[in-house]
Amino acid sequence: MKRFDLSVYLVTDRPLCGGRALIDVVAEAAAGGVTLVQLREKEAGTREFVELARAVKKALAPLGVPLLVNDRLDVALACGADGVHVGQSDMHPSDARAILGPGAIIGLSVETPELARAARDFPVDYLGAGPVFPTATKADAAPVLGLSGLGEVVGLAGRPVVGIGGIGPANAMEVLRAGAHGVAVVSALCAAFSPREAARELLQLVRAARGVQ
Ligand code: TZP
Ligand code: MG
Repeated sequence: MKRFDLSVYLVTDRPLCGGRALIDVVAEAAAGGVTLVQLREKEAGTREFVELARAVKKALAPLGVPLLVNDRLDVALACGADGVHVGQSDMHPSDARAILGPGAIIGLSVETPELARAARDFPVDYLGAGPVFPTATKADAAPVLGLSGLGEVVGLAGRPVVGIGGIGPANAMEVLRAGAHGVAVVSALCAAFSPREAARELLQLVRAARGVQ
């Protein structure tokens, strides 16, 4: 059975981890309550990417936290990941679904409400919408959606939506109140002094926004 929880979704960025090993940052964040992890590697060679993905999968498995791989289906298959996250210019979600099968978790990035509408019939499990707020993490980020744009995406999505871009403890609750099912964060966890404490705080805020203690 395919089960995933978008509440606190860690998207990785090795340079933002500073001198720390990515695997340690991911393990700390997962111990703090991260509910889903996406391994996003822009520089790694394929062999290094697979080895890293295997190590991350191994660290997350005992905690029951699923691992998705950004863009690379080959890496996802090689490491036994739970699925992939694709962008608008990556492999089409229909092709990804045909390759990975019905049990895989597949997410798609949408930068506008129009793209959310266009994705209605795509075989994806969730949409990642953003950037919701300004962010320095993604150099080629699209214009900011804002909370109102995020709300529009949620209304058109027909499936769960996670907000991404410029999200941290100061604005996580607003993202949930706009209708998102969770917050996807890069710097708020990868660059945190304590990824464990940062994850714990985000999870508390997400639960509080839902009215769950
Ligand atoms: N996609 C849209 S914004 C973004 C990605 C990968 C980066 C978000 O990074 P941060 O540090 O959480 O603002
Ligand atoms: Mg991509």
